[in-house]
Amino acid sequence: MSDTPGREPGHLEPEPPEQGPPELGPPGQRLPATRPPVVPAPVERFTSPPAIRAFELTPERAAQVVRQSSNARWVGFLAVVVVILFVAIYWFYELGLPLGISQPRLKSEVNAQQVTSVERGYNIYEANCARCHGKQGEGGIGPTLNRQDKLFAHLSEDYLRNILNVGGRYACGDPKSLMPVWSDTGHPPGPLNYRQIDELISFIRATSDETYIARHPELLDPRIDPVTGKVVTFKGWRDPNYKPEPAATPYPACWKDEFAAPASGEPGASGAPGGSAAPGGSAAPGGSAAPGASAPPAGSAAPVGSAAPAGSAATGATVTITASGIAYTTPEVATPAGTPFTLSFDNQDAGVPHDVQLKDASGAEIFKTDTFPGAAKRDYQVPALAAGTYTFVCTVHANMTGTLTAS
Ligand code: HEC
Ligand SMILES: [Cu+2]
Repeated sequence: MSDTPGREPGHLEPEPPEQGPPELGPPGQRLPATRPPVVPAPVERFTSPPAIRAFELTPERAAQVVRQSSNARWVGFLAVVVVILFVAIYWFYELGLPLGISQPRLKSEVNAQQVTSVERGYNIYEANCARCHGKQGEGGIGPTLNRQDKLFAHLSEDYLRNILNVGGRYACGDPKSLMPVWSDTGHPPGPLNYRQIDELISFIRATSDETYIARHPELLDPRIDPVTGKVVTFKGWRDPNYKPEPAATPYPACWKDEFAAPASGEPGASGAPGGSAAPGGSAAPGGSAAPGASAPPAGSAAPVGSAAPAGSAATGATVTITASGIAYTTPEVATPAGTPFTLSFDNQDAGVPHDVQLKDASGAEIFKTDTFPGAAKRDYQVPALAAGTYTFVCTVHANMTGTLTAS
């Protein structure tokens, strides 16, 4: 207690009578040691010159202070102006200039991303899908993709995502569908990852009011047309302003129904009834055999005014066209010119609709069979053809073509 440091030695409380051992020495010598008296350092060593110590303002000094503080105000003012300008410029950069002079940054960013994803999707489509669905989505082995009535609702984002994930059987439940699984999350996994699937969907649903640039698949620099030297561009398929006819039925969930419906709804509307093997002319109603004749399809086989009596139809040539594996296995057929003949269309693709549309050199339709799914065989009476070469196509599969020569 008496040894508390910091106490002035002079103010020591009166010590109780010494009881400790005598070796401790006299009380004045115990810790803390008494400090030597403070000797102030010589003042002169630390003082500044008297001119500085004089603190009354000289006129020069006062003017300097005024100048400095005005400078400081300017600096402050300019700093505030810079900050305000920065905020204002950033504000408009981020949110867009007023009056629509420029778009908000986020929006243009999203647009740019959309554009690149469509442009990437274009390459993915070209590499994977065009061989079956056509370069423009016009269809081939696979159904058409670029039609407005399909793009309007049927080919929705969800539908596309599902079919790419599940494979072609998602469309109509056909387990033997020719279209494989595309997504790498499918079973079995396909070749495309989720980003490529997204880009593909962006491309298929891209609108036709925007022009996109075809880019190199890896380098992403614009492709240049070697002939014109211009950048290759393309447009989306979907017309954003398309509205279906008010009375139109929505596109069927299974694309094959588009072709199946008329055939099953009104059998024999355009061709041989029933589609069962119609032997020669006896079963063919005059209506289809001789379109020129306005006579009612009498039960008897002889159409009024037709050059070919029933007998000759029966004896006329039979042209067999076979479809198998989404192709005509009889791409070149021949028939005598000038006589009606029997077209026997054999669709061997189970569950896949095909038809035969006969066209003349100008591309005008001369005759068309029903569109019906296989496996089935139907016979049709075709009126006499002038000598020449005719093409026939399948309206479902643009890649199915053949030629019919009449001679
Ligand atoms: C081997 C040929 C083939 C390839 C390649 C192919 N498809 Fe298909 N696709 C088909 C066939 C066949 C169908 C019909 C499926 C069915 O009903 O069985 C189909 C159906 C579709 C459908 C449904 C169409 C509808 O009207 O409902 C979409 C969408 C589609 N394919 C997109 C694609 C995309 C995208 C790619 C490229 C990644 C692709 N296909 C590649 C053959 C193919
Ligand atoms: Cu076909």
